Amino acid sequence: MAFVDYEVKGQYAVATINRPKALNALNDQVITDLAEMMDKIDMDTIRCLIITGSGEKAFVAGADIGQMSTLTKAEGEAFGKLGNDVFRRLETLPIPTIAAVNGFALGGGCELAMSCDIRLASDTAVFGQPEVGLGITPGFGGTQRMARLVGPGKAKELIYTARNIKAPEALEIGLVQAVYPAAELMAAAEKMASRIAGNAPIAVRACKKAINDGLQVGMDEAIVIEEQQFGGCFESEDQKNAMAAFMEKRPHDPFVNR
Ligand code: DAK
Repeated sequence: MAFVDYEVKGQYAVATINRPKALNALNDQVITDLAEMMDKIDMDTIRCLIITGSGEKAFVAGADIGQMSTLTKAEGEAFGKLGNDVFRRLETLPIPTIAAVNGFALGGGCELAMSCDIRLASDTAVFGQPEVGLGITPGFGGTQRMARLVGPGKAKELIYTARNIKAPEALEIGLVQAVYPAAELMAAAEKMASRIAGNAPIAVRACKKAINDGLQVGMDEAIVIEEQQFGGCFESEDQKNAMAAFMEKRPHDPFVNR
């Protein structure tokens, strides 16, 4: 992978978008590398994925404007589909994902962060969807995910005005879950990943699926989705181990993802 580094750190992994000269902007290759990175994840052993950007300035400063500037309508659609397919795959990855947003997260960068389950930001992070100022719409799910995360009114305000917001405002509107001094961001993300990895993977993944799938449907259907995910956890080694340990008033054995 030319532009994405993938590092396994015990039970979690860190993917770093590594194209710092262009502030990690997303060209075809970066997007293809993100797909290849997901192919590499061993779902038996990896329990959480962190995505971050290389360098001190940017998470991802957007889709590559140079590459997009000459696209035809058909090529624009194909580029949108490439990004959408990869971002949707990321959003529905079985394991939890954390975006560690270490600087600019604009356009496709903001959309990449929004495709993750949880967003942690440095105090230097800047979020925004500048597309209408470039004569286009957000094209990697921004109109849809922003509205779901911060509500339609705030999403429309940010997208129509193309206004960038800094980390404290992103926290205030619920776009990010926490803000850290830049030097502490990765440690905080890794601490969260370790904590998630310490819980029963089958149950954590079932929670992700229940939340994601349940948000797509009405409440009557959503609670059925939860019932199915809940039921699916029973008879796993981890469920039996943890409940037996509780009954016997002892710590449970480490979870084995079975
Ligand atoms: N694309 C390509 N290169 C970029 C880039 C980008 N998005 N952002 C930065 N760079 C490059 C700069 O050109 C510069 O390269 P050199 O001149 O050194 O060769 C280098 O990174 C450093 O950037 P600056 O010199 O500009 O650094 P500053 O600190 O002065 O400014 C900045 C940082 C983030 C404020 C600025 O670089 C900036 O405004 N960047 C563009 C941000 C932006 O507008 N991003 C959104 C892109 S639009 C769709 C599919 C996808 C999308 C939409 C539709 N469909 C198919 C429908 C997605 C759209 C977007 O993401």
